[in-house]
Amino acid sequence: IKRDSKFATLTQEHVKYFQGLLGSESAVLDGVSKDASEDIEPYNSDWMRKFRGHAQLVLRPGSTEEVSKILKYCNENMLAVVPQGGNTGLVGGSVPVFDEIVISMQKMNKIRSFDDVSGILVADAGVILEVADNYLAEKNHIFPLDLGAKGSCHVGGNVATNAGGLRLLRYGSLHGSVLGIEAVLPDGRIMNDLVTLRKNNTGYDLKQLFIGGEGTLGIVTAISIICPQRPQAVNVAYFGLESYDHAQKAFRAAKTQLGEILSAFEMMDGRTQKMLRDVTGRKMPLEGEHPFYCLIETSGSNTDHDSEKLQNFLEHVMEQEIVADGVMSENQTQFADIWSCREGITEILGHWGGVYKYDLSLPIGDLYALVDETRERLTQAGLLGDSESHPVVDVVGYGHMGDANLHLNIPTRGYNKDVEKALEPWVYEWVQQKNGSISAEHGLGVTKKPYIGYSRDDTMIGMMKQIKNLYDPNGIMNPYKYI
Ligand code: FAD
Ligand code: 2HG
Ligand code: ZN
Repeated sequence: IKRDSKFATLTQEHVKYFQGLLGSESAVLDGVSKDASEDIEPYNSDWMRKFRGHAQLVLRPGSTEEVSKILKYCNENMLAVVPQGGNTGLVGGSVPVFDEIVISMQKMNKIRSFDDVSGILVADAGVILEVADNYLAEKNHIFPLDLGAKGSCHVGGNVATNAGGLRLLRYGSLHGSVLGIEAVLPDGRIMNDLVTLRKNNTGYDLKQLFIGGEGTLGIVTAISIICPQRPQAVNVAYFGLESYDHAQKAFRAAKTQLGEILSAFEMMDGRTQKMLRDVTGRKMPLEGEHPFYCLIETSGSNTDHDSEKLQNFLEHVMEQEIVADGVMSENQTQFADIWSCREGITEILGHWGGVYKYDLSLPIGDLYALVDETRERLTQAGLLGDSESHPVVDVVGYGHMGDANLHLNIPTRGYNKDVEKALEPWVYEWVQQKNGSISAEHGLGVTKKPYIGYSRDDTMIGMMKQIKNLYDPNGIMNPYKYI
């Protein structure tokens, strides 16, 4: 892709305007002026170090009014922008493609209000997810979303990507839990829909466009979200299983026997667990190796009741030989240790220099077949083999099995065109044939933009483009991405 010449290039005059508006401390500069000693580089490259932009200016507004003035000015001057939260996105959406101005939300980091009767939290977009959850923990509530990047990602970024995470099975999608949004449109108008109402059927639900909108329609400046009571009894178990079929049986049994206390059902193949062990040198919760593992979490309000249910479940799956081996957390340390066997995977997959990621929704029965077929395909193409001379390290699968969401990952020794050609569009065709989705929870960004047609038809893509053109006629919001 080429830089769109309709966009202006940054001038001293633009910079002066922004410095006047925000103060030089909130405008990180590169090249244009060196008085800000802060490094601009982290804003230009993504979490995977796969994408690198060339922004010369990063703006860090401290209020909704400032965001409004920035966007209005950018829109009038044809300056393209990219909103940035914690920069943990996995589809290259949060960094510039060329010289777009980065608008970082990190200074908008206040909790605005919390009502412990309704459980409704109102927070600035730049509040870090873990900070929000720790705040809620003190009030005996929980943020209805959790994911491995919680220490860095922003609640605004979570909403902008419609992140799914580890407990969607229990708490549902952000499309349901987010009750209100305050957002700034490209022309500077402030959409004030920061309501704290559970029910509100008064016209089109416009905020939904910003949930998963990936910063293409405007900037989310605050959210209101309904947060459940923090469960008092939480347990986690880690199982080794013989096959994917056994994992499906375990899921069926978990739903039947654990019922309303089931709060997560995650699957990890044996290869991911072996990698985790080899790369980190850590001790795994179970001795021996199994082709598959699953992690089951329960959350409830009564320890005795939950323990009894879990005990019955364990006996059942052992007796029926659904699981080969298992362990349950007995304290907070073990709880965290078991969760880290799942949450730590993403990080180690980058160990060899490159990684191809596919975040897919598939019919649950077909979920793992794609991993096997991909491994076979790459082996046959001579890209994967026993020796380290092959570019592909391995083909692994894990994910939110309870939501039929597979994370197919192909770690490689550096990025490689042949590997890419063998994978794309083949993976997307495979998913299309199963009526799956090529993006279950990570979004489109730059990575998936060319492939949206595998999951959406022309009519729907046309409607999306109409919406984009309506609210962002100049196309300044996060260009070159999404659709
Ligand atoms: P960024 O990465 O900064 O931005 C993401 C996108 O949103 C970009 O397009 C950006 O322009 C836009 N954006 C950001 N903030 C705003 C805003 N205020 N207004 C408008 N647009 C905005 N995702 C899942 O769904 N489930 C997981 O389990 C999960 N686990 C992860 C684990 C790890 C270790 C990592 C690194 C990532 C994981 N992710 C997961 C990816 C996930 O999308 C992000 O972690 C998170 O939701 C993005 O938030 P962020 O603040 O980092 O946004
Ligand atoms: C997870 O569930 C994240 O850990 C990341 O969504 C998945 O890296 C991946 O493919
Ligand atoms: Zn995930």
